[in-house]
Amino acid sequence: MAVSVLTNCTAACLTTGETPYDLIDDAAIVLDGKLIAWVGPAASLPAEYASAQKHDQNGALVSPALIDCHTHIVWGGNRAREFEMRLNGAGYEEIARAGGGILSTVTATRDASLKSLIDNALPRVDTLIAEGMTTIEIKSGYGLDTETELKMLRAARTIERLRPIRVKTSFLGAHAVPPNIDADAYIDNICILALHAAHAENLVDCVDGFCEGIAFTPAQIARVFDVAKSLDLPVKLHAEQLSNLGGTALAASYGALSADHIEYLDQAGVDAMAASGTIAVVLPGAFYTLRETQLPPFAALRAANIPIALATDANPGSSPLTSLLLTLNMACTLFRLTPEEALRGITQNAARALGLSDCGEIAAGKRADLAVWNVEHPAELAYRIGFNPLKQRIFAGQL
Ligand code: DI6
Ligand code: FE
Repeated sequence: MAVSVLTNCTAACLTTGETPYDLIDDAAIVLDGKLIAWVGPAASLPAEYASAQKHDQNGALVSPALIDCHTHIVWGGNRAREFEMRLNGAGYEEIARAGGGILSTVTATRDASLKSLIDNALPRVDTLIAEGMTTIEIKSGYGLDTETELKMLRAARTIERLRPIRVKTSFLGAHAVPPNIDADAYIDNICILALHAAHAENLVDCVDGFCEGIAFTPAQIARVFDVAKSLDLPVKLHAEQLSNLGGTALAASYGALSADHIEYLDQAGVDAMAASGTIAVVLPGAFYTLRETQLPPFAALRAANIPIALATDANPGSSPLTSLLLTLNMACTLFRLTPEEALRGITQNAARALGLSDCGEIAAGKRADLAVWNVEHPAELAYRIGFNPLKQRIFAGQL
């Protein structure tokens, strides 16, 4: 593939963090096939690229393409009614215990064909693509039986073939306890068998769980993680979202890639994450939708130098959100992250949360997954609400 050079742009490289956004004014970015070959001030462009084809960006801002590192974007049915019930006074946990919530999506997802799951997910995925997303994590977890967990993961793999994006799958069999079975029996007799079956079909990139009063205990999650370990699969966990059960420390003890939500995380959990190199994934869409007031412990996370990633948590219940730009804004307004922290959270740190070292930054050798924006300064991406300044998305060097 030919070498080409993006010129007349500002590059927000989001690499070392030595300067704000690792910003380069009047930058040149050299693309060689799927990779970035060089980035720096245009005035220092190496002579070997002098005759390469130039693409004038008219002063636009170029950032790494966006990464949504936590989504449940494949689901059946619709939960608008539940949204309405909550506004009429019912609580999220109350609805869940009454068989609504996650379980109503389980019923609808079991009833849906593979094709309808894909057809319904694609418009949501396309909304993210239209904002510069090139990599998305997609979880199972609305099947809670082998057949439907596999169907969801096959949908996720198919979406990767239908769109110019990268999909990383997470097996989330331990998401909720299905009706008419106790949690221990579900873990041992269904969930773990489903994980083996999904892994045998190469459908699993990572193993996730929901450690919560309305879901599974740390001991139950540990049994799933033991299987993940035996299959050489990385783990991550929905932990301390509604209460503190010590899920984060458990996940960290398995070297988890990330601990997600973490509103109720305590210092012991922060210390465990720091020791294991686990990334914090915070989800302002769920915080907002559930009108949560307990903030993740940002001061402690920063003090421990734990990288913070952000994601949509796109799901039909607690976060019907398919905008990473709105996620940026929410993270700044609700979580008081700086616009730079927020942007690193959906690029550099989101890549880390997925265990990917080849994307999320503009640097030589990384994938040429880039987003070109009609803005002057990167803070504008987080500042505006309901506005999409994407000019161009570049996926694997494809201009
Ligand atoms: N935490 C969440 O926020 C989602 N799953 C989870 O474990 C909620 C999923 C849903 O309500 O459908
Ligand atoms: Fe989630």
